[in-house]
Amino acid sequence: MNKGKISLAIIKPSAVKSGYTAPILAKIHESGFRLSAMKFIQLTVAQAEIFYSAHKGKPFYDALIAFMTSGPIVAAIIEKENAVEEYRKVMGATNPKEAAPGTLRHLFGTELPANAVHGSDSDEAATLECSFFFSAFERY
Ligand code: 3AN
Repeated sequence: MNKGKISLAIIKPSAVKSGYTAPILAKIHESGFRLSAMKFIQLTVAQAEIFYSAHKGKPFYDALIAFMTSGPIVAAIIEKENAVEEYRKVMGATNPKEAAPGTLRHLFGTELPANAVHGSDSDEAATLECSFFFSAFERY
């Protein structure tokens, strides 16, 4: 099966507040990704609920929505062959305490849900998530 070329990447509120936007973007660049769209945005609760609808009902859902709406995020579309899988390697494990040394979540995460970054988990999710944040006119 053909692997997709895009993933949505988000720098989460805690990492933006801590001033990690530039170091995280640098690491994404060093890992061979091309940036094709990017913006700062502060999600409303309604928007975050749409974005995380797959997690509705999970024990951490309310805390996740509160956290993701607590400040501005940086959303970006990043491109590389097999982007979803490649970016998940760069991010590391969901829990920063379990993320391998050198990964974004190890370097810049603290504890769940503040794991510094989001990445799409499938090509289908990447397509949906990139369209959620960016219109065709914002993608280069
Ligand atoms: P990933 O972001 O690695 O794809 P998901 O999709 O399972 O992981 O989780 C979505 C987000 O929900 C995570 N990025 C994290 O912020 C939060 N989260 C996941 N599991 C937990 C948990 N056990 N406790 C608190 N927050 C969590």
